[in-house]
Amino acid sequence: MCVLNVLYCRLKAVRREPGCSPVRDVDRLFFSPVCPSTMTDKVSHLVLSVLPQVVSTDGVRAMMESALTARDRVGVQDFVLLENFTSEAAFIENLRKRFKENLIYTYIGSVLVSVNPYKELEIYTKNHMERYRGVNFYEVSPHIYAVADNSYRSMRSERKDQCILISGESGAGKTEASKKILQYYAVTCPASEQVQTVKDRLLQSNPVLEAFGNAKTLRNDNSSRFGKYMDIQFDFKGAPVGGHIINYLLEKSRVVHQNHGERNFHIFYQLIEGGEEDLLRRLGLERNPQQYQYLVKGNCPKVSSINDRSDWKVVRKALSVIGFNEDDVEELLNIIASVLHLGNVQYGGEEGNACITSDTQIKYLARLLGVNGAVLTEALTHKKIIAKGEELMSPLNLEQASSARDALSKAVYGRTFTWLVNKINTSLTYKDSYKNFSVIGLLDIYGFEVFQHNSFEQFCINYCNEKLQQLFIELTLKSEQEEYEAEGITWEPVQYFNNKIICDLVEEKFKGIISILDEECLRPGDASDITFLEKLEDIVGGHPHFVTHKLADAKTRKVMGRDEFRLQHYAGEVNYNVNGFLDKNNDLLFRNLKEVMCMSENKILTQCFDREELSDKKRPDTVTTQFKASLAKLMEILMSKEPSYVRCIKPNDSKQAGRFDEVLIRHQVKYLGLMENLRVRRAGFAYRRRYEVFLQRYKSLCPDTWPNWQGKLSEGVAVLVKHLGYKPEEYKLGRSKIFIRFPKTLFATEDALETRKHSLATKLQAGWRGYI
Ligand code: AOV
Ligand code: MG
Repeated sequence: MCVLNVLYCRLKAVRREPGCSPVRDVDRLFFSPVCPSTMTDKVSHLVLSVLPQVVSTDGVRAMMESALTARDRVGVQDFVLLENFTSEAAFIENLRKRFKENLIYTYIGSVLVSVNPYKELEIYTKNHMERYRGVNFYEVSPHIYAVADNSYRSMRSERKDQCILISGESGAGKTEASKKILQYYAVTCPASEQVQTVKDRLLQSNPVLEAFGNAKTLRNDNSSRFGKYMDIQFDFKGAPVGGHIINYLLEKSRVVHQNHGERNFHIFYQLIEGGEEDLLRRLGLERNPQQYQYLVKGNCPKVSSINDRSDWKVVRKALSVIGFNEDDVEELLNIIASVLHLGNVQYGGEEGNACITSDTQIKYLARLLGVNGAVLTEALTHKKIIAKGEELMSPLNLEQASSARDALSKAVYGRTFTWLVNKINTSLTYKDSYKNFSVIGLLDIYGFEVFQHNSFEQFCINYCNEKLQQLFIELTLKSEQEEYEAEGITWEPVQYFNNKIICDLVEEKFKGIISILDEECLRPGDASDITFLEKLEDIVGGHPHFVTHKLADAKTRKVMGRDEFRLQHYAGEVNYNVNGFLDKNNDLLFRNLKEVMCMSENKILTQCFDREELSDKKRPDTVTTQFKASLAKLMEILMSKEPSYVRCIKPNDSKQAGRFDEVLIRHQVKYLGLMENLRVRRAGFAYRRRYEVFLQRYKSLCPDTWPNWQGKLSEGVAVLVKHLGYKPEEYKLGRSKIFIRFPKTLFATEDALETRKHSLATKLQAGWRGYI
């Protein structure tokens, strides 16, 4: 690659001479899908005949040879260039070659495919950022910075809001990619002192949200347990002036339970490992995670890739950059500590009625939560019922009391997380009263996941991934092909799997899984997780993507529990255990616990628990219904913007550098629809322009269209391209647009325009001189 770079740099230097643009020619030949086999001849011819002054002939030949050997070794940087582009084996081989050379990025046209290297690569330095700034996609090697820069330039030049959609399964590198993009903007965009503050806050929101919203899972040591959509707002100068984050469904159940080998949210361990002595004393905490019931379930307090102590320092600093004062931090940590104390509240009791066996925790809780200890104790052991207009306190049994306690912990943590996002949003608010800004949105959600045991949380996460895949299909495969159809362009349709059928199975009104679940949640009487399963069997039992133990064939039955249903997702099959589905979907908190929290003196909690909630007679929407609505809104947001895609691939399941697990990768290439994506891209047209736009831009290149074309636009374009020498196979004329197959055709036209401008400028200058 280094030889190629030398060649490029030299050619580039020459390009700067007026009227000379050999680099584009070389680019075209190197990267054009038309002539990979004749590339050697054409490039050598070009270099030898056009640019003898650049390097000596022998030098060029040597460089060409090494460049081609290098290309053999490192594969092509755009899959579109693969000679055997329909072959999945060739696709995987190209990925492998590049991965081996630490080239983790490859394009399919404008879509970036990224393979997680599981090691730090020297490709994210400031120099790298500079290399991608303001440079065309094809002029530099594929990179996440190129995607970031391209969106930025499109936003500025076309004044259209952008979004970058990052997808891939758990551990594939989505969060890392989104951080790289943010860093790119922070470093390369213009900045004043005020803008610098916004940049710092945007960057520092990451460690804070990761501390509270990420955790170690079996798939990823830093797994996002919430979905995040972040708008970065840019003013007319292109400087980032504000931001806004929308968070999606935090996996709250993790606060009270973790599967074996997993951890609770990072912040708990950071506080215990890194918190200063007197802070821990004030919070009544010991420096030992094993002391806390909520931290021992996964039996995994330490993770080799994580340094909780140093992360604590980073988070503390980030909080102050975002604008948290000492009081805010204190109140926030009081809440985190109180969750740990809640987990240690133990119940005992006679005749089945729960009572709290030790009041040490209650003392801390009363102080940290700012509530009355006795009232809290009663709320943790009783349920308030209203009978015949009278309020009665009914004692809870041990199981009920434990789940009431856990419900409180989840509610406190979950609401605090939302508060945190709101607080960050306040600190990122653009102060300009006209609110005149353009936006680049970054979407980083939790990736598709399958564990041995999958529950309600995986169901929600995987549903969210189905929606995102659906959007990708709609925008890249479906709409692309529909546009050809609408424009009357002859086209051999590319077949692809449309996962809409699975989205419908989950979310359709009345007969989708969510609506069946809601119905069971609202049904009084004997509704249970098992009746939910039975209802599913009744209503969606015949669906091709759904099966249960009862409905399965003998082979599938062997690997399914009686309390499970299986969904055949776009990314693979997952068995979901229905245990807990109703409770988690209801997400109820006993009224008296809410009342206690509404009396809290903790300033954060007073914002989290609003008294109005107590007088609200309407039952709140269930978790899945809220989630479905928020995802529908997200899709609307994303559809209103110009999308770019990053498709992340996980190379192996053991989080190891250098291991390319072909089976695992082939599976991802398949379900991400990358082959179909490539086929549409190859058979399709790289550029399309509305007739008026095309004519307006290039009309000066043809005497018949200059200065104005009076006839039909399509005819004007036909005259123009004929004059430019477009060959019939290079373009097609649709109803309202011209479609151009290869980038090189448009590049040539752009070059012609540049040359014309240059010669005009020279003439003008000469004219001036004569005049003076
Ligand atoms: P995810 O966001 O896609 O999973 P992450 O972005 O957290 O995955 O990546 C997982 C881990 O892979 C990171 O913690 C890094 O160790 C490593 N990694 C990813 N990308 C890179 C990179 N470009 N360079 C070096 N290391 C990388 V999840 O949040 O689980 O769906 O819910
Ligand atoms: Mg993530």
